[in-house]
Amino acid sequence: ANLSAPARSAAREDLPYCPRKSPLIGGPIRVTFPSGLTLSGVERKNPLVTRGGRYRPPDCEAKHRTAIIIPHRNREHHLKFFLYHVHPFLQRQQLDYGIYIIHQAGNYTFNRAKLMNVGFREAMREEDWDCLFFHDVDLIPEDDRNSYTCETVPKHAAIAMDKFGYKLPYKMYFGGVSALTPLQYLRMNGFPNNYWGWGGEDDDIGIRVSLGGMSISRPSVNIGRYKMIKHKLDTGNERNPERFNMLAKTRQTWKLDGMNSLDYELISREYRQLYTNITVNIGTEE
Ligand code: UDH
Ligand code: NGS
Repeated sequence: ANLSAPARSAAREDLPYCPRKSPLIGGPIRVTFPSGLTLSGVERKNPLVTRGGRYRPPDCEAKHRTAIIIPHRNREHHLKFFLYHVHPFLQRQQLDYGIYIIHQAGNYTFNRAKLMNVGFREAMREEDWDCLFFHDVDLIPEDDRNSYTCETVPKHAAIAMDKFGYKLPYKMYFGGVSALTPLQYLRMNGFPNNYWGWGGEDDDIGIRVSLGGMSISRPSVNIGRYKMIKHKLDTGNERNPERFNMLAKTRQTWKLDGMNSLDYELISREYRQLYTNITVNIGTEE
């Protein structure tokens, strides 16, 4: 019963479009991590979220369709807090949205950017999303005005994280949370598939944006604020010693490696109540 794609409810044609600015959004959000929180508790707080982690505003036709893509392994504890905060946050923005968890199977070294490519392909297979948010599971937005919609150029949203003193750590930083339209994503051939382990893949993505002939947009620093759930470097995601050499070659590699060379094995697709869980075998390094 859990295997078929969520059905789109029809008979919504008469609904007016949602207003340009949602009346439901406020300003700064107080981010807390309640002890004893459970996934069923989060479900109860989000009764309008439908199977697969989908939502559409009940009383108006959303102007934007946003998919949230989250690379994941062994972070169930963070995921619970993420869903607790982000579902209501996205609903206040009156978005038509879906949350996809891209789960790397096995114990081989983690590969964040390749999981994002998988998420792009699997999400677009299901729905004509007009914007994709590539999102770390441990980052919680702290301001309602941080709009989860796309711009005319790729957007870097996580510009003010608490761990960096609420400012960019360096000018070219592109990590944490970014947002691209399908066209923008394909124009840069997606993300690299060959960064195994921690570091550098986000810098590579930033370089690909400019090699694709695009600039980067950012929210203002008082709005693009995020709280990071504190943690240590995971086992299985050790620092990638090759990252500096690889970054020096992005100009030569970006057209050869990316969406056009993506290869993986889909293991399962489960429509859980609060998210779609996509488990993949993304292989190992060559
Ligand atoms: N992720 C997982 N499982 C892992 C590793 C990463 O789910 O085992 C995902 C998760 O969505 C996470 C994202 O990949 O938010 C980014 O990985 P990360 O949180 O490890 O990276 P970040 O740079 O934190 O945010 C690293 C903390 C220690 C840095 C030490 C080096 N300075
Ligand atoms: C840079 C890394 C990025 C990383 C950023 C922040 O040095 O991948 O630090 O790291 N680039 C390279 O290693 C080439 S953090 O402080 O979050 O651990 O995102």
